[in-house]
Amino acid sequence: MTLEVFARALPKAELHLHLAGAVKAETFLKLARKNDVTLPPFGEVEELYHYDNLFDFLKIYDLVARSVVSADDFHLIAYEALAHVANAGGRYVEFFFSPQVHQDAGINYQTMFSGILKGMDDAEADFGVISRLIPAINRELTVDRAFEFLDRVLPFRSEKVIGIGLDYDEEPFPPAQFKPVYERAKKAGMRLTSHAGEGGPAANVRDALDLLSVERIDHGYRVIEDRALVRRCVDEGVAFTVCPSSTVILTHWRDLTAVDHPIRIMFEAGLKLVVCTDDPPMLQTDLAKEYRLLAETMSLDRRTLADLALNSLDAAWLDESTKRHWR
Ligand code: ES4
Ligand code: ZN
Repeated sequence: MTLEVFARALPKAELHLHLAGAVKAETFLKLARKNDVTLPPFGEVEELYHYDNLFDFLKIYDLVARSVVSADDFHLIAYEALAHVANAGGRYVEFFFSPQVHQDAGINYQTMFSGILKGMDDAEADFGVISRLIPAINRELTVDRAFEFLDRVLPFRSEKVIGIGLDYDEEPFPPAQFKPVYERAKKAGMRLTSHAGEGGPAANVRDALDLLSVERIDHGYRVIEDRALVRRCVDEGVAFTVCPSSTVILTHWRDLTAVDHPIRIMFEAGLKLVVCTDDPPMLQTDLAKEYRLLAETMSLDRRTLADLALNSLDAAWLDESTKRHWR
């Protein structure tokens, strides 16, 4: 069996995927034309997804999000995103979406949630892929807006809408200020995760753990700058959702074979890593490719890939009895 076939067949959970980042370029083009969203100049449709830093990426990400208008549009992108994960051997998905960018385009929350939740149901029926939704706060907006986000999102909390995240550009917008927002979400029964330690320093990882009480860290690469924090995260079994292609395209860690690539250092330090995609079509990848890339660039054997897949189940927000059934 080739590595490609093995990586695809391996049952995996995807825990770090942004819905608007999981829209195929063709679907983006179709929705943008239907909904009168002006696109930047491009030749081939794939050129819409050319960028080499987070800032330029997020501009296109917002444009994709603004192309999604009706409940049927939300249904389509959720369904296609989950089909794409299922095709890469993903059996269970916890995925983010960014309600505030849609809100600012005039879309109401009922439209967003009804379309996405129906897409999740239909993908489960058609592909057997089980999914849960994590609305995520745009940290570039204000803390007031984050509280407003909770006002709008918490009424939709359910078996399917299970937690909150914190994303967009971390470096100028550290996690600490969102402490009261996270406290309120936790009291309301939401599970908690946050992007931290990608653009920002190791202290942001510590603050996400200690101030926001997150149960996982999204990316977290700069944790390696603080050895004591690494040791603590190993001891506590903190899971990090790491996204190899995302580092290559959106950060300055562009060489996965480098001895100082943070994912390699995190792996060698014994941190619990969960391999994820971030934004699969926007980063020209899928979940199987991310596993294969790590195996090839870090010389991991198949047993190790299987262990990484088990990490993804471990770190999933599923109850223990469901996990036992899976293993
Ligand atoms: C994102 Cl910080 C970041 N990285 C990748 N995709 C994203 N979507 C929203 N924020
Ligand atoms: Zn992300």
